[in-house]
Amino acid sequence: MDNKFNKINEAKDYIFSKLKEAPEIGLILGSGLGELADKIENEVKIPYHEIPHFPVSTVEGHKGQLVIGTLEGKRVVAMQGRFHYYEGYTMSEVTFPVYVMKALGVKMLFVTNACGGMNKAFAPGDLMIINDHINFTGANPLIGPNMNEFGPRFPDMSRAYDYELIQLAQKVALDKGIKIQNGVYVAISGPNYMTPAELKMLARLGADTVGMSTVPEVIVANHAKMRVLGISLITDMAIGEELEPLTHEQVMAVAEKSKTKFIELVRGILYEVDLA
Ligand code: R1P
Repeated sequence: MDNKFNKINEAKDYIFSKLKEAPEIGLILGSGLGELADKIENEVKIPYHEIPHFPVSTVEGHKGQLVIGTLEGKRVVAMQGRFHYYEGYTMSEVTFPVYVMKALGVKMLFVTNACGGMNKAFAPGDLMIINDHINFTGANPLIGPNMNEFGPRFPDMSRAYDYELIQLAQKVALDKGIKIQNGVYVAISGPNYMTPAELKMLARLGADTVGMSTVPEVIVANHAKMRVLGISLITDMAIGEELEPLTHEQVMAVAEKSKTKFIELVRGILYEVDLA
């Protein structure tokens, strides 16, 4: 495990060598939501392939670079493109950047995604604050020797999503007149979308949305004692009884249409968030 710790530090040192100031908040941008990183000012862009030990993005809608700079007065590091288990990476590789962010000094992580809505009260284009999650990927990024430098062997998950950040996100949405849902996100491995029978099962388990990301990153962020905010954009309805065929192009098209309010919400939260 020393080896992984060394790799994290090598990646961190490389990124630091390009920066004047350390970032405070990490942003992981979901499918079709990468445009938020284009709003970052005084930015330094680092393609993933330049960073020692970083994986590279292989999914459409995930550009594959870090954008580090200032947004709404906060020093941020954004992942314009994330890694997914179904791309063939191990869970350790999928979540490697989260530990690198922590090593850079990031205390707070905003994770975002495009997902399917299973709650019948939701509609495509809705934004949802993630209150809690279910790890249904069949894997866990913390399996293996524990990195004691970051956190304990058995991390607590009773408050995986920071309550104060949830409250702030709801307040900002209300102030800006942005409709917001709240709920549970279940992560599956993908890459195929779910069958009707699988969706009926996941809904019975208590999930409101379903996707193929986010949960591994949130587990690692909690291990490393980062405060987490999760925001989902519902791009399609994933209700077993009423399921329509779905393509990634449709997911991207809905993300494209809804990105303006997503960007407005995240910028509003960044503006108001207290880092103390
Ligand atoms: C499927 O359309 C892809 O979109 C979502 C799913 O997880 C999957 O990768 O991407 P993000 O979760 O990265 O937003």
